[in-house]
Amino acid sequence: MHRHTRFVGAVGAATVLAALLVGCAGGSGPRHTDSIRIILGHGAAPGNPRSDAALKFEELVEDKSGHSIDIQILGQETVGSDTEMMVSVAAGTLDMTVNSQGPFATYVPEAALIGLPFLFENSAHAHEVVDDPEVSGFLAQQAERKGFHVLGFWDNGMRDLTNSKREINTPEDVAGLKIRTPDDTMTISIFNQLKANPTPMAFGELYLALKTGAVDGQENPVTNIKSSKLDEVQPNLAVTGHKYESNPFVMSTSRWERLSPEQQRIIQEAANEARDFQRSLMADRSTQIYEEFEGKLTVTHPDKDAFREATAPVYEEWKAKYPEFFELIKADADESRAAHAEGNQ
Ligand code: TK8
Repeated sequence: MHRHTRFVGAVGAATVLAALLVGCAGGSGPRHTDSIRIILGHGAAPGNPRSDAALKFEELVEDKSGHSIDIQILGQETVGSDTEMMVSVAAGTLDMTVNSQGPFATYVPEAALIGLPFLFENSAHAHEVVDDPEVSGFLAQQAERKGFHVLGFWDNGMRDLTNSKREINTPEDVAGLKIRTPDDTMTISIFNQLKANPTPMAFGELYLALKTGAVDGQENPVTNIKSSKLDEVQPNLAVTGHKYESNPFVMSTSRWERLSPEQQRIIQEAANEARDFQRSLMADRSTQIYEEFEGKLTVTHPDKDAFREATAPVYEEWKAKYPEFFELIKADADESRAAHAEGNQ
């Protein structure tokens, strides 16, 4: 009896294994005996530019590889929060993630400086600096040592502030508000300077926390506010544009190294094209969403200089922590500022 059970067990395991192997060879196109599956996790909601560009990446990789590489996307935090997905990719239990700047900065602390308050006029300005090989090269090199192969930096946009308590016109209006932040030390520094009560929390918990009043407000680009319906529970939007964030697209280094040079080329090429697509979706949709929110929420346009002044000590704090990278990114941003001074949101 005992032996029989063991035998059935072994058959069962073999069946599961066979099913998995067939699954690996699956996907939407013709089957390849040598096809591989790569799982991509992200935290964005359907309809978000990040979610749509992840689908684009899947399509591009599958086309370019003749369906010999099958990308499986698990979005909206179904395989964990941004922070948890970074842990999984570092451990090699998740292949890749288009993640967020704060959780990435847990491994590469200098990346947080991309989010220095008012460093960039707009996303186009930020892209120029983030794409500078000196900046992205440094970050990628640091990431590699922590087990992440960087495939590029997507756009999480300029961030604005929403809350349920009051209209925000001056930095003083922010004081005392309980503001949810991502797991990002830079955002915490900024909201400490504004004398708010910054409360880090996973993005997936945010809607309910806002709805129940566990926190008063939050900060995100309007694309995320819209796709996660935060405008349903936040009547006030202040177009502060207080910081920019990228979405680091990373792959587990051990997984990357197991790919052939040809597979690596396909993935990098698709990642670049998907990044450009994602950035253009961000630009187009942001404009539309601002228009929609103007008619729906109480929208204020606070004086940026007052906010810039109130958050200036953040520069000193982070310059002291990472002097070399601070100088690099600051000089770069200053150099390309003039070209982008127009066309601010
Ligand atoms: C969703 C989040 C979001 C980020 C945040 O994945 O946590 O506020 O801005 O994009 O990553």
